[in-house]
Amino acid sequence: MNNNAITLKQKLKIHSSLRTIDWKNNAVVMIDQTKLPNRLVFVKYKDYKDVANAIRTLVVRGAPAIGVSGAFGLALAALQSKAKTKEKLLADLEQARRILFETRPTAVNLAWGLGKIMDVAKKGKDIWAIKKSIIQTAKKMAEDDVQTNMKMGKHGAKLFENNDTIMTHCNAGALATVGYGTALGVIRATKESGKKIKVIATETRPVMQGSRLTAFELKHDDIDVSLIPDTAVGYAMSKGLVTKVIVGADRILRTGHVYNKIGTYQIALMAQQHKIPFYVAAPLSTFDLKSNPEDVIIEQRKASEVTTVAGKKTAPDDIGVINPAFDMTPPNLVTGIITETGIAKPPYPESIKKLFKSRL
Ligand code: RUB
Repeated sequence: MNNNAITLKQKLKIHSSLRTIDWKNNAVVMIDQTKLPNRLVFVKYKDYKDVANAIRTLVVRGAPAIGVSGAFGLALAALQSKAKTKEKLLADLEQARRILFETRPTAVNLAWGLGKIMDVAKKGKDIWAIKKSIIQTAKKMAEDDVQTNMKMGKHGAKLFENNDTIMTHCNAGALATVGYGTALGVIRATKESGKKIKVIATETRPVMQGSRLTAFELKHDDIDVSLIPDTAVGYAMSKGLVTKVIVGADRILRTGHVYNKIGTYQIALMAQQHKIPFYVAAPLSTFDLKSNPEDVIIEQRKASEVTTVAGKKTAPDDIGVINPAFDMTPPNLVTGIITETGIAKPPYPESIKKLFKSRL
């Protein structure tokens, strides 16, 4: 996989034109997020199985980013296929879809991205038309993602005031999307609207998306960011250091149940205790209007993420480990959900329905 890694030796800077994921010369190019913040490395894939592996190993992560990665993975699968008939091409694509889908179970955007491409493929009249329309659709999905985030930013910025200190968890930034970000997109838009704001980022153990990615992104955007250990959330809130919270989401149900990075639930509970508004920013592609809470699979990750720090053992051998990647925050703890079509407020079953209607 790393044979085709291109290391940029220039200054470590995420320029606004830089994309987390891109399609170039019939290949997928991604930032390898496992190398940040120390090195900015791009990886290039021509095989959809490498894209599946990149999603599984968090080279690319964040709900919208893996949705678009899945779509580009299918575009590669279409190019790789030697099928001579439409039926055989669809069978090859279905096999690739399954392999890509099985990489991570919680973020619904992956199923959304794959489903959209499969629909386009089924409508194509011959193999050439199918291959062309798959690539076009995947590229459009990447383009739309950035536009969607900017719209979300505009809506969300209205909820934040001058001198707010905003707590965020995990990374819901440009790196979790194709560009601009969801929760960090709202933070960027608030700053762009002229308001002075500060951010408190949790480090987000065990994979450190907060310290490695969020702090990195915000620093490079000249946004005032302070990093705290996950265990200091209660301290920061009880000392009056936080005025609002905003996080992203991997899946939101029609009832307003929010699935996001492990630790989100306890932040929301603590925010309620301290009467701090708790907002979620996510595109409509993150909503799952069909499932109930008992249907959602929470991804369990490997024990070594918890028993080691930077490759060094920090726990005894042969102990039990519980390492869920996500948790569920119930709707009664959520002040508002910011999307590209507007902001949903409780009661969520009605307001979420309205958001989807307003899209039509
Ligand atoms: C990512 C995570 C992020 C959401 C944000 O987890 O939980 O908060 O994906 O998504 P992981 P969005 O790093 O394990 O993929 O950008 O839609 O807000």
